[in-house]
Amino acid sequence: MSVDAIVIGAGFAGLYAVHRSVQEGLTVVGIEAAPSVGGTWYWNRYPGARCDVESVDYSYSFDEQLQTDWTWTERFAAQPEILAYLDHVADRFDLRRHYRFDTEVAGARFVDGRWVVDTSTGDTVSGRFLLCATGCLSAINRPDIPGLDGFTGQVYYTAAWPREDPDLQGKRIGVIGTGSSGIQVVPILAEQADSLVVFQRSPNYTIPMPNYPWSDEDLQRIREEYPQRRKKSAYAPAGTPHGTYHKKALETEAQERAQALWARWRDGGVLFSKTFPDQTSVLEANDIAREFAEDRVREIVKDPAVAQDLIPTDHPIGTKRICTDAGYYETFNRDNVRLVNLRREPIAEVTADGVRTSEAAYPCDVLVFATGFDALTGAMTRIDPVGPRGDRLSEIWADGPVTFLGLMVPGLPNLFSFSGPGSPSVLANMVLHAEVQVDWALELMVAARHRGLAEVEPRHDAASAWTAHVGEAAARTLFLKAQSSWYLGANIDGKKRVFMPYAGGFGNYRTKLDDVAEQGYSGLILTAR
Ligand code: N01
Repeated sequence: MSVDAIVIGAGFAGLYAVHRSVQEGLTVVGIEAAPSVGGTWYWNRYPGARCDVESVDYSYSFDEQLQTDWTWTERFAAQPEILAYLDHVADRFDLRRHYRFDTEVAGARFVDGRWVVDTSTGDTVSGRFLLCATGCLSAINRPDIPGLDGFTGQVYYTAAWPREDPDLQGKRIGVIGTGSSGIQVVPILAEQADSLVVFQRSPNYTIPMPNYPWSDEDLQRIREEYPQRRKKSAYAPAGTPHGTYHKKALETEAQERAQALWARWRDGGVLFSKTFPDQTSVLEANDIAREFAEDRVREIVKDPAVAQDLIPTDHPIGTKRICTDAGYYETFNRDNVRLVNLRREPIAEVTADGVRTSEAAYPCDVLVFATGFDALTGAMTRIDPVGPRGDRLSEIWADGPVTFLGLMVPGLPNLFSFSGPGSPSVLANMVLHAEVQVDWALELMVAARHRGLAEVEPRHDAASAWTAHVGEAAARTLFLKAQSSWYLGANIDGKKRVFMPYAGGFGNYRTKLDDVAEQGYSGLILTAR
């Protein structure tokens, strides 16, 4: 099969890329490993999965009527509702017919001006452009723990949770991993389990997420304010309409500071990590917010030793992805829940009937791995596209990802990678981010058609300059103080430690994309047919 555009993935970015391609009159085929659409929200269907960006912002803005017709029921949407939304979008815009589901990409190479993509079904598809909407948190990290194969109980991964929810009532459950996924699933499993052991290698900061159903008045107000809300988000630092407190922490009196922190704490969620404008760049300012959050943990958790174990000691607050929860800390006050600090007693092995650490054996019927992802680069390096001169992505990125604008890679013409390294990605509202990146790619593809261009590829110097800029932007923040973060690839053995997302702000990033397009795509080699 031969088309203009091949889109890998049917999540937010992939669906929109297919839709935009069709709108531009291009022939398109989508390839998706899952049996249906949804991407992240198809796979991560573990109990408690919920988005930490407000539903009315974490939704497409490209179609006014879609926005008007769809009604979000809660402030923070749960996974089933987001999946239902993406199903609705796929049906509404008739996108499914372009997809091959249950199909994995086995490899991709650029031959004679076209991307040739091999698939797990044995078919090959060729396209002028390859649009990789492969997700930034999709390549699952499955730790290789000795003995795991011999475990006789059930094993689940939060990132590949079964479609039929397993019955875990009355089971002895062990959860490994305490990032956003582990922190969301733990309170729910604790209610079902006979006993729950939480195996924690690194604690994370988590902020309660006060969720509530939108009332009719809320929805009416949101509808009226939508244009304004979207406008505010369009060039905002994180792609949402929310900002920081109007004064820096270090220029605010203690009492006023506490009031601002309480207000953010009660409002809940990720925004706490940006309460003050200087919080992510000045350690002293960060300390103020960090100490406030740590005091809350000590207030909630009754056993002071457990509280202490739950408080991170290795990074300023918000420099690893801050988590959001519904009753996580309270869970450790339950009689059936136990926290095991793997820094003190590392896992020695998984046995037939549980987990054995250096200190004790913990019998389990069920093990739940919430152990994260080979983030940002993993989905792409597992495909490992090969360019016309034999350049392989895994080699180009061996010392850290090199990109032009977090969208293109030197040596790989006509390839776009969405939501990946070198773009704000995980630091921004992913839906708006996907729209902006896909629009940019499609506009370039259309320009290529009009100008009779066969290939568009970033210059090496332009990609090096952008990659250096990504590093400089990170260096101006406190992010690099969190050396154990997946933002730096630290969770994956052997992965080069480089801060991967662009920390210069979504608005600045978008302005840069606009500028490059307006300047006739400076930084790209444009090869005529
Ligand atoms: O993954 P993680 P996640 N033995 O990498 C531990 C988004 N998200 O799926 O930190 C023992 O954060 C690991 O320990 P350590 C969000 O962007 C959003 O939870 O490496 N433990 C860590 O505790 C988020 O940041 C939402 O020491 C092992 C955990 O597993 C991102 O996805 C919800 C281990 C992995 O945490 C990823 O979150 C969910 C081992 N061998 C996810 N290997 C919302 O919107 C790893 N760990 C709310």
